[in-house]
Amino acid sequence: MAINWDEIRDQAVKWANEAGDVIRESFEKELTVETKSNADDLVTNMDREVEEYLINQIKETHPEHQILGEEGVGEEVTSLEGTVWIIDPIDGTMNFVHQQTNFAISIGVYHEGVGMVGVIYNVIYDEMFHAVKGKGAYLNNVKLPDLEEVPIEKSIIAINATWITRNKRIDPARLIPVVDRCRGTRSYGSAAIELAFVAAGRLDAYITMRLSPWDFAAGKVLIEEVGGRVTNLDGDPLDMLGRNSIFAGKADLHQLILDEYLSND
Ligand code: 2AM
Ligand code: CA
Repeated sequence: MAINWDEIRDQAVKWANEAGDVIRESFEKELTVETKSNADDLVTNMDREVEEYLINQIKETHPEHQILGEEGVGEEVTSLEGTVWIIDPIDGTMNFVHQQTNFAISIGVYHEGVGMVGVIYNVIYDEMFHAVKGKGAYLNNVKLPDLEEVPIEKSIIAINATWITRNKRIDPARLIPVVDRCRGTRSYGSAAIELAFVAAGRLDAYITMRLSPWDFAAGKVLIEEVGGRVTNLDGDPLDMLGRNSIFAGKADLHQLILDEYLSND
């Protein structure tokens, strides 16, 4: 039987809303903050609690689906066969801890490796970005228009200052001319929000060096629904089971930056 993706979208939106309530209520309680891979890689009791909440909802409704979540509450996922939910309970944990804003819940649903549903909930702003493949992207109940091209000189590009200074992943000399030429740069500290903002035309592109599938799975679906592109920095398709550099943007701007600044030939 064909899967009803609209229904899956409705479920993802509902659970993201409910998870948002859980997070908002948590502001009254004490938060436990721990570090993961390094001193700046934060995780809280809420990251785990919200992931568990989402996984329980998904499992109860779709016991046959796989779930790939950042905090590893679910089982290990090693293939994209069948239907896979790729979820980040709190994207932008550092913002959550330090600012209590600018974090999001990200839910992508992939089928045989193809992004079918993308939901990003910008919790504090109560902005629900959602899309079903082939049916357009929405912000709350308003359809997002197809992205309008912009010359690089008038573009706003999301990029973290990390990548414009000495770092392990990219020679900053490659990105400095892009920063020089565009109109302005922004950094929100949540990849999901940055991708949702590209889909909404608030940002013209987003460049970052190392994200995991739960950071970009939903955003990729949203952006492709409005005619944008999401690849790695070489312009290649993303590996949905591993870490990737990410370059998202309006199609022509994406091509221009690839050709003039990122391609090695
Ligand atoms: P997270 O908050 O879910 O970990 C911060 O610039 C963005 O990069 C966030 O979306 C953050 O997601 C993501 N990110 C991915 N890997 C990270 C890491 N090792 N440390 C900090 N942020 C990371
Ligand atoms: Ca997270």
